[in-house]
Amino acid sequence: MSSTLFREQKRAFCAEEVRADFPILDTCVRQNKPLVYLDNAATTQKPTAVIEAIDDYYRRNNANIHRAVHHLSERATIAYDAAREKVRGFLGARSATEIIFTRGTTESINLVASSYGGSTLKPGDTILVSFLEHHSNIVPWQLIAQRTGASLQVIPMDNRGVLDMEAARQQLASGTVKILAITHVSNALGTVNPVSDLIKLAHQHGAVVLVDGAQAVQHFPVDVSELDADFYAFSGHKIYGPTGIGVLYGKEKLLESMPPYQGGGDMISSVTFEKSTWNELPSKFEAGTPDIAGAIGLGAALDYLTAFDLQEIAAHELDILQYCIDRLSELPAVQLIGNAPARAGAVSFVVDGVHPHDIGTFLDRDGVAIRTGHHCAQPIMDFFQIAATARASFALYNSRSDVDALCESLKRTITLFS
Ligand code: 7TS
Repeated sequence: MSSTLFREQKRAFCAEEVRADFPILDTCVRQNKPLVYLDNAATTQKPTAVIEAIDDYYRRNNANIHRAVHHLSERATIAYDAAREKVRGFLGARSATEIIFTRGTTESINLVASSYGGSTLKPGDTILVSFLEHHSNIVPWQLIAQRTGASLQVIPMDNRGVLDMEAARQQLASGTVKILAITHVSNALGTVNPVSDLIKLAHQHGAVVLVDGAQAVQHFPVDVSELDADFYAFSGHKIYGPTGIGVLYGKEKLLESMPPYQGGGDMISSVTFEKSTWNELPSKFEAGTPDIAGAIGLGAALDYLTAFDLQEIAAHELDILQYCIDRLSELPAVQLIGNAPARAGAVSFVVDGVHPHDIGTFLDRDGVAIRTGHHCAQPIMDFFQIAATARASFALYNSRSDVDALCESLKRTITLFS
């Protein structure tokens, strides 16, 4: 029988309809201006389904997990474990033991740098990152390089914001690279990196690969098994879930070989003053009471998102991104920063004679929320010899009319400063 018969019925995607799922989008800001939210790379808004899942957890199920035999603890534990299984399915991981809940991408990367890097790196080894990294995929590696004597190398990029794959090939071929830590999508420029090719290359030369998926998983389907990523990190709050919860996927073999990152309750099998032994995965990496409500909220966010065909969302967001690029390109004072052929989620720009901070402030008066600054990606700013950009970033509930509002407000701002 055809497998399509059993395919889940997906919810038809309609951006205007979807807006109604996010109560905050009805908010008016400043002098009663309808909110135009284009700061989704910083954090996304939350659908009612997520808000209710958290509310329901605290109203009806709140207890600590993995600790007691009482009814509520059992319910909380079941809900927490179910959230982990949802993440497993979402990422295409083979086993739920490969899914570690963390506080976010930053903590996931620090965990791998400290535990895997700390236990394997030695002087002469190289950690390879790219020019397109967020600070949280640079600084943890600098810290561990200092501790272990390893050194940090950077894959260069061109002025479109595209990585130099030939340079990456040569860097990996040197044989000293033990870890490649690479962002899937640049938060500052929106460049989508060819992570699948980089993973294959890295593996050919014996390097382990961590992919920072903070700006990827909310925009297009990601399958860690297909990618053959060794580690994959993302944050709940950038994918319609709550803050304070994130994910580290790691191949079981690697996670098994790694020492704990933090010590405390729940991560041990036995403790004496002489010696402690570790719990099984994933608990070995989840010391202390985790963000139970956060995990449940993230599970609800993934349920919400996967009710749609993710390809439809990707196509919708690409349409808005391209529309935004086209509209901004019509404004002579605007200079787009980055021009990669493969992009997702965000567009950065500067305006002749107007500081990005002023752009952000004046857009805000019109209710348009964007981010301005270095976007925790100072090397990218240095590359383009600018201090900051203005950045519009998109989510599934945005539409072309949000881009129109951005451009109208931007035109007024430019006129004001000219
Ligand atoms: N990696 C990338 C690519 C990111 O964009 C961010 C956050 C992080 C890691 C860190 O995520 P966290 O949830 O642990 O903080 N990026 C942004 C941004 O672009 N604007 O605000 C935060």
